Amino acid sequence: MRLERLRIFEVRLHLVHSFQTSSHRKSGLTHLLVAATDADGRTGWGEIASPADPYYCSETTETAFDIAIDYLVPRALDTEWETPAELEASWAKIRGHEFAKAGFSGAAWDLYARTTETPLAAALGGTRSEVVAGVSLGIEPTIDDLLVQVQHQVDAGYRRVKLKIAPGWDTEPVAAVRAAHPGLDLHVDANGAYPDDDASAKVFTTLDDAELTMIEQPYAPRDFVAHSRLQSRIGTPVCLDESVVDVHDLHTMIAMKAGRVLNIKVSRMGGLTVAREAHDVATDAGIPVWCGGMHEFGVGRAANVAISSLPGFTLPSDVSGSDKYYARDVITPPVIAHDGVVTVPTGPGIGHEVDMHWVEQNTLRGFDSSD
Ligand code: OSB
Ligand code: MG
Repeated sequence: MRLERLRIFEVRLHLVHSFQTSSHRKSGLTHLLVAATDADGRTGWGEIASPADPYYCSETTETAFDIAIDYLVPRALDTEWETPAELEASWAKIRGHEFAKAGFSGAAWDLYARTTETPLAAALGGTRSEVVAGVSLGIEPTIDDLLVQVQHQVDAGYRRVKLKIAPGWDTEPVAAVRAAHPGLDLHVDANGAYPDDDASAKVFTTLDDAELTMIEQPYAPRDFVAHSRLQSRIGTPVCLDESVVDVHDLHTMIAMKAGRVLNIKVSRMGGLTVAREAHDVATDAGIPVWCGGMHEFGVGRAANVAISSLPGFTLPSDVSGSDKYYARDVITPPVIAHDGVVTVPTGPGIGHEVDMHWVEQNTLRGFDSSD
């Protein structure tokens, strides 16, 4: 098949509760929705969930928009393809820009699954009918505020909670949450905020006693050596997120024993095809995986649910219900979690419809290859 038309919609959603990581606080997010339409007028949707600023990765909403229009759109329109992997091959020469690529990959996969009247999860090789979801909680002004947030999510039925940590906000809040919730599946995520020094090593040795499921991305993304050294010294599994943007990084992680768990983010790895390959490689190496999130709107969130249905995703994924972050999602119905579990949709493609009327009315900036 060949794409006839590509559209990009820049949409902003406000967060119901502002989110602070080791780098900054956000009260709303601007993502790019990609609509890929074929000759029969069928449309597949993908999401570019790049953060606005280059703190999580080097991409920004602006770079993603530019790369999409200057490089991805012309290649995607110019390529004859049957499988999403064949379309993705058209941009293989473009280095980096994984978030931008992931949006186009998602649109291709949704369209492909709709064309074959298959749910996206099944098209990817998923085997689960439901996915266990965890929630990710940002840094709060006080430990009491954090305890309120944790209680709120536990009451909502979530069984796994991840806490963002940063130097100065680590052992104390974790100890307080652990004391209040002794049996909770708890893990921490540092987003690479710790320097590789003795003070950091002391923090992670202390956290080793908190019975955490994992410590995610303690050190800088490129520093596989520091992660390997830490993993050899603590019993808690180290999980890599930012370090692994492609399958080569995953091979490095495995060869260097730089972690025992992998966070697969569809956005970070350039799309669903690479995410699935990473799942296969990790599973062969005995590394359990889970799906991380970038506060995706419904389009990206639904793709995350679909990939989480693959057999190697044995740990809870960051695919909480839309309502944890947004009062109103861009899809209908929104992604819903009941008792911390999301049912994998059985309809074609991502299994949700984009609310086109709302999206068009709320587009801050658009692009249409037909104009
Ligand atoms: O490291 O997992 C992360 C959000 C923005 C940047 C980095 C991360 C996150 C999250 C989001 O933790 C979790 C979610 O989407 O539910
Ligand atoms: Mg992370």
